[in-house]
Amino acid sequence: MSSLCLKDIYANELPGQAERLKGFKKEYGHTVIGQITVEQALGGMRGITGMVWEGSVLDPEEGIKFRGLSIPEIRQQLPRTRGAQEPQPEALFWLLLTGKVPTEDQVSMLSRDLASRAELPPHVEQLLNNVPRDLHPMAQFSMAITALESESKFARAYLAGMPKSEYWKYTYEDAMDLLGKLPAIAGKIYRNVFKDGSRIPPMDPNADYSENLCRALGITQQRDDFHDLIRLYLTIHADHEGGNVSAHTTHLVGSALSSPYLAFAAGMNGLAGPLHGRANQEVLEWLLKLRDEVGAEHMADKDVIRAYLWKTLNSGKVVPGYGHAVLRKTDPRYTVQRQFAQERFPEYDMFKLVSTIYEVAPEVLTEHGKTRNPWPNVDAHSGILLTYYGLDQPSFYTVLFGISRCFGVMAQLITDRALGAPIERPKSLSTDKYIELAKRHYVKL
Ligand code: HAX
Repeated sequence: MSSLCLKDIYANELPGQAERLKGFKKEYGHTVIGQITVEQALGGMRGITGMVWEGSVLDPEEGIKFRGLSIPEIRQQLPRTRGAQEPQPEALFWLLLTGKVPTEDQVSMLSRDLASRAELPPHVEQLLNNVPRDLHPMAQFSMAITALESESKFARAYLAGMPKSEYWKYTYEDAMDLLGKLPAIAGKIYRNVFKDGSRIPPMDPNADYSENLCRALGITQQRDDFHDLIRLYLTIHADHEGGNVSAHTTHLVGSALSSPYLAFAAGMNGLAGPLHGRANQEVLEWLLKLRDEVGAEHMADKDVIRAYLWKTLNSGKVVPGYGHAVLRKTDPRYTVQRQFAQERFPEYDMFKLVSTIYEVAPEVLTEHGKTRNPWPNVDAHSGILLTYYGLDQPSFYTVLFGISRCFGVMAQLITDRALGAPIERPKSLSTDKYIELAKRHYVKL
């Protein structure tokens, strides 16, 4: 067994990676790999290939692959430690950063390392104790992460004049500290906003990351199953290539050499948007409203659900949890959550409701004729799984998504700094200039 920690293993592999990138740039730097239409430039840069993201690639039909492994493969191949039945986000982090599946011992070492970094500085606790209780949990989450800037080893070393070759090492330390502290931040917010504000018990060095997060939240219902749900949840939400709002924002802000804390807080402000991470909150609220309006006894009636979907669409709203900028099939992250529920609580009425919507919504959205993808995404399912175990406060859901996303974006930020990624600076034009350019290149079809 190798006793090298993740940082040492990464350091050993770095020269090879840097050499490969240098050689690739030298030989292929001038090669044309695509072209851009006016529609893409005006349409949120959809489908424009121009970012580097090592950890995962999203295929429109097959869904996410983490270093080439699909979600079912991740579920099979990542080792389980400390009683886990589902893959662990710290194991995925190892895979994202190194491209290799870790051993059980390596994952245990990482879990212990993260647990040892959990303590919050007093000013962050005070900040969270002083904000209004009704401030959205994501705003609190983002503020607490920003306030952790005081702990940034990267910012301190930068000020002291560290050479570029050292950037990644301090980024790694900040990333690990940040990941280690997120369960305590989440627990503090959850207890303050929804419970009695009680203190968080210390992290257990023998528990894994997800179990420690559950302890921090203080949710003890059906413990082992809930720990496994959180393991699965944190693993599947971690990374979805680089162009989504939270990943892209973290990467962009990080490219200016802001500390990992500031870069991640920026990403979390993007995750908080209803078209992105907050969709998980919107879905559960929408489901609860549906139940109230149609009555629990009609929730299995497809005609009733169909009518409710049309009511949502006709009022000019989106159906939350459906559609995707890249995916064109059911999100495998949805499918795996569905399997989790089918295996454990197939008779739960809210699970049955989500299943009925799955049978009806794609057809309604197709008939509606706007969305390019009428299939469910990850957010269509997650809320009812959490609710089943007693985590039934939808405004907290995006915080959990945020913790998970940290694993993906930090793996990339370390890589960016290790390989000397440049400051990001795409070119923009005014509409007038686009019109001018388009007229010059116009070809009648
Ligand atoms: N319900 C109704 N209309 C929808 C829709 C839905 N679920 N999904 C897309 N559309 C509409 C769009 O609003 C757009 O309408 P306009 O032309 O009037 O602007 C049209 O269909 C074309 O959109 P698209 O090309 O299919 O999708 P986009 O890439 O523009 O947007 C979104 C992708 C995910 C933002 C979109 O599908 C949506 O709003 N879905 C509902 C919200 C949601 O579930 N978000 C979470 C996505 C996953 C994620 O990031 N999680 O964090």
